[in-house]
Amino acid sequence: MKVLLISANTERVSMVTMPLGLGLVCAATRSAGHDVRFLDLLPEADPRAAVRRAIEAFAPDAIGISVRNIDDQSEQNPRFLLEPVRDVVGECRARSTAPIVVGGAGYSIFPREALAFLGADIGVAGDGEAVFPALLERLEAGRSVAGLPGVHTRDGGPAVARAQAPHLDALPLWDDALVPPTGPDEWVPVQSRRGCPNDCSYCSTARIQGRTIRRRSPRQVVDLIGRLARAGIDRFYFVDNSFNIPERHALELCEALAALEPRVTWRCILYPERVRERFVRAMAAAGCVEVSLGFESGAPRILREMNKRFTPDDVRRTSDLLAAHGIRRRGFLLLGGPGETRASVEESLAFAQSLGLDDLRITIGIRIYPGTPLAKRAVADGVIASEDDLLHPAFYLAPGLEPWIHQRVLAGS
Ligand code: B12
Repeated sequence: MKVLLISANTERVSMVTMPLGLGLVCAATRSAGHDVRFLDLLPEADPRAAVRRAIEAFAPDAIGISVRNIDDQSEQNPRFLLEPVRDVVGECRARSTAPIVVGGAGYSIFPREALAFLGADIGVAGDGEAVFPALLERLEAGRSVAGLPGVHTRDGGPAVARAQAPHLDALPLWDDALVPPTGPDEWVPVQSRRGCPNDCSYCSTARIQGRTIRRRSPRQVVDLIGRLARAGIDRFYFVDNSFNIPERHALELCEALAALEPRVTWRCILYPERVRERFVRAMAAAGCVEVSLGFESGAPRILREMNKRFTPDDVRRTSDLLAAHGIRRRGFLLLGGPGETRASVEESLAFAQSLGLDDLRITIGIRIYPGTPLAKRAVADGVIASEDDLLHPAFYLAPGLEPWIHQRVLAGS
């Protein structure tokens, strides 16, 4: 089949990201024998015109669209990012009769609602590498796609809620359609794990990747990084949910990275629980230059509300170790969740200040995702109605904090 894959993300907020997930779907689709074209809309000045040109030139039999972001998670000035994606779907529809399939991280949180909103034909929640080619095979044979893992159609949901490969080694690692960016703050994504067992009360990741950690052998990951490094790419971003979970896997990665020639630098996200000196030393030796520490609060009570398994002391210890080994620390506070008061906000701000971080990002109000303990709490507190599907962003902001909290955070930054 002729398959057109479109990465619909045009966001540059926080960092320019590459469509790694769609690239992996692309590699799997090629391996299954299809003729694939890849269109990344990020560099396109006129995305709809780019879609039009691609369809006219290629006349695809099927179209796959990747949906990364639903919104920008900003309570003060939320931007709903599915509207431009709906335009892309509309453009495909106007130019082609090919079935339109959507998937991606953002999509997977809201499989039914986003499918309806976008007006696509089929959606895939979860990993795309195995299901998308299986789905194409059925479409080619004129068979129903119903029943494939994670597959939603406009008539109904899936037999299996999410497509999830048990181990990542059999899946592709990369595709040459991915064009590494070259700007000064652009970091090529690599992934060595999927899934997150942490159960933070507000997080949507379990809906996207599940709670079970699924690994790729460190050897495979470092071979890829080595190949890209020899092609001149020396900055990488581990998009694993928590680089240090499990620690053993991360240590193996670090050891292999430390031995790599040419050397590379990288960033990652750490969960500040039980981070040991030996581990941080291994990260630094392996080329880690920056860590994102999403500790979110400096108030023990609020950390417990968020179901975090660490204390402010753990965060401080981790932060000090990173600083001692020359690794930049980017901290994150997420203020205004259940139980937050002026006093706990002050406690968090003072705590973050005392860490002497290289960078601190503060978010006010927590984006409510379906199926989370936060969503239940928001219904109980009358913040949202129980039937709210939450596709359009809704936020939890504890009563009594507004407007004070905005001025307070502004004054402190
Ligand atoms: C790492 C990460 C980041 C890093 C990115 C670093 C980098 N260099 O790429 C940083 C910290 C910079 C970041 C920033 C942001 N992020 Co972010 N990020 C993630 C994270 C943890 C992993 C994403 C990733 O790379 N996955 C790896 C690839 C391989 O997987 P994938 O893309 O999901 O693709 C697979 C499937 O989805 C599927 N698939 C993908 N496309 C398609 C297409 C088809 C047709 C099919 C069938 C299947 C399919 O198959 C793929 C392979 O299995 C996710 C959470 C998560 N666990 O998914 C959040 C996540 C994607 N981010 C999110 C958000 C909101 C943002 C920001 C807007 C936050 C902000 N305000 O700054 C920015 C936007 C950045 C941008 N310019 O787009 C949200 C999106 C949901 C939403 N509310 O919109 C997520 C889901 C987290 C959350 N809160 O729930 N992010």
